[in-house]
Amino acid sequence: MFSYPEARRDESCVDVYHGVEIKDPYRWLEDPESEEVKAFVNAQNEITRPFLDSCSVSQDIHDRLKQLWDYPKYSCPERHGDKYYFYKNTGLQNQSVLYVQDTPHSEATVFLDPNTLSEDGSVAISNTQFSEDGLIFAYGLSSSGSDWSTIHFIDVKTGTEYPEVLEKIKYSTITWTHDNKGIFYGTYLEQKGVTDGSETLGARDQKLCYHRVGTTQAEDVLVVEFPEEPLWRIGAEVTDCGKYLLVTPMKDCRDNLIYFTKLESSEKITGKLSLTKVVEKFEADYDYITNVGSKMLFMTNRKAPNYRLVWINFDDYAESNWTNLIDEDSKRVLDWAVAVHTDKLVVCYIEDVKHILQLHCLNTGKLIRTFPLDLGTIVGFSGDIDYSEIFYQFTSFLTPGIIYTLDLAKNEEPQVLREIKVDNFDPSAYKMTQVFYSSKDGTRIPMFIVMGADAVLDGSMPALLYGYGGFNVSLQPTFGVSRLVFIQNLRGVFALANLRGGGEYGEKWHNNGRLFKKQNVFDDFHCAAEYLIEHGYTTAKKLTIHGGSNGGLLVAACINQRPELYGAAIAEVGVMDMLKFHKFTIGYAWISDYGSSDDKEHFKYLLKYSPLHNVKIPENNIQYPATLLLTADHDDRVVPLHTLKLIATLQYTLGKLPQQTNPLMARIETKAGHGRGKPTTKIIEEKRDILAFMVKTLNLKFYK
Ligand code: X99
Repeated sequence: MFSYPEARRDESCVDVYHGVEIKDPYRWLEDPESEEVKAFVNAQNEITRPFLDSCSVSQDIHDRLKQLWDYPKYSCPERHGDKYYFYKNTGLQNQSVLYVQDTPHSEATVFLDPNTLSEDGSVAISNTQFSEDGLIFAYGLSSSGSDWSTIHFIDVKTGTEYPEVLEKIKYSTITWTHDNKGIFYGTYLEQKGVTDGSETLGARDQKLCYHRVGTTQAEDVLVVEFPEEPLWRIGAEVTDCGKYLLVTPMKDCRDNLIYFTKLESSEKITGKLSLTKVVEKFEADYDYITNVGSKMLFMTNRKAPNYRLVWINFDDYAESNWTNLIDEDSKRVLDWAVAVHTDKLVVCYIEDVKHILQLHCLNTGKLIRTFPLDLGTIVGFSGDIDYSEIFYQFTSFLTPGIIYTLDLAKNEEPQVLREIKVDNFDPSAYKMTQVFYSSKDGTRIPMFIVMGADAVLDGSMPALLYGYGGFNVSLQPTFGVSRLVFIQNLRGVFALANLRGGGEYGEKWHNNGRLFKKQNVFDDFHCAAEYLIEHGYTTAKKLTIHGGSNGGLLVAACINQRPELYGAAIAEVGVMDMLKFHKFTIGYAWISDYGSSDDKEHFKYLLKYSPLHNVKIPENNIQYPATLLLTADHDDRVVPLHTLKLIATLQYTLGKLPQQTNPLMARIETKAGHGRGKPTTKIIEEKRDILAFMVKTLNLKFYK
């Protein structure tokens, strides 16, 4: 039994939803600036930290993680102007460094090293865009993992910074006019109050602005705004020909509109642009691929849940006149497409959660060739309509990364540009399989399983089951050091379940795990656990479930529903208060997956699974799994209050029960956010703590 911090309960805090009273006793935890909240956070860390540190093999885990992590990581080179650029991390550097070279094989020099921008690696490069001629580099910087960023410019030839810094950037694309004079970007210039990522207030009224390089932000031209639609985020993209600006507003986390304007010389951008509306309803996703004159190629799931490529002629854009370049495939999901080498398309599909990479003709859509690929994932691609050279990076559970290159102008096979090697890693010591199990309603769910080559299915292994299940996001095989340490040094089995709600089988798969079908996601996860137990991989007591963000919600909902099925639970940066998530930062955008408590039917459904509202004392003396909730003080995607309110509720409801011997703890990181841009030092410490928590609570042994 643990002695948890006493957290004040305000029983007078009650909300009424559609006539139903719902207590909200920890509402005070919603104010990150209050001293009481800071004290609560400290008090939580003060029990969690010593608990984790007291794990006798914490140092061994840390050492092993660092040892395995310390290998050079590369991205695909990208050509801009007459130079090539790539990111490299020598191994343990907090942030990857951007390098420049003359050819993909020549010597590279540092172009931009974000590690020099802060002592602790808390400043990260976010989105970047070179000008068309490759002579100016526009790049975003974000601090402490926040979604907020600033935009900066570098003169490529001299390496010098332009003086201006663009502020209050969030949910922004960057796109250059083709005269290389400036960029369109999205900003919340009028946002008041704290904007460092520690706030909970949502940004409203994004504006699309045009910035001319070498001038101040005050001189920027407001080109698009939607004052009637404060929640819209305004995507923008200058077409490959440079003659159109596409404006693609988005409201939720699915579906966007297509507006456009013709661009003339950038000098003429002096005020609001008049937009032609091609798609006016939020009914589908549209992703611009390329264009031939006024004929625009989009990837869309409009009337095609597995996506298709469609020509929309902007001179005649009625939907009845759209024509398919590549039809929807009933068996595979079109994941992305990039136009290359004048008249070709590289097209990537997902088939049973594995990538397939193909080359097609841009004029006819016909398949030209398939690139040979092992079972795994394309995690990087670079290529351009103006160039014949392409690069792609393959990874899988047991393949750290292979970068291939190919010149499409030559009749050649892909060549290995670089194979990422990891010292002290022997892939033959592991084996990987993909199984398909039956969910509660009989749906066939894919799951990858990775374990030691000599593993025996006698129920003795600890298991780590990971899932996400939402937002059309597909979880595919990737190389991960910490799961390999779990498999090798804790003799565990790692499982990745491809739950409904994701995009693994297209929009239908997504739809079957959102709104009134969200329970399917949890059922899929419960059934994955049961599969692992029934087939001798593990036992409930040795099974840990793990997820982040929407997957943190998944983990927390699952321990409420089936506390006996899991030995431990790790929920990172989760959405835990399903009645109020839409009120904080960008939460409103998730209504497309979750619905909203403002609607009576959604309210009733959300109340049934909301982690915060379903913590109950289990029957039959059952206890909750050992639970570790993680969050960070600058997470402005999923604000920390979700985790804080849930941990207070778990500790209050269960913490004093004699049968609850498993700990219920929270780890609250500082100077960090939702995950993107996190320095390597912090990532490794976090992975160490997660593994140490499992070792301590499940009594695992560390094998050197
Ligand atoms: C988002 O909330 C995406 C937020 N977001 C934008 C950006 O809308 O980060 C955007 C526009 C332009 C540039 C950058 C951004 N997402 C992404 C969801 C899941 C996602 C998310 O983070 F759809 F994949 N969630 C957290 C959902 C619940 C928990």
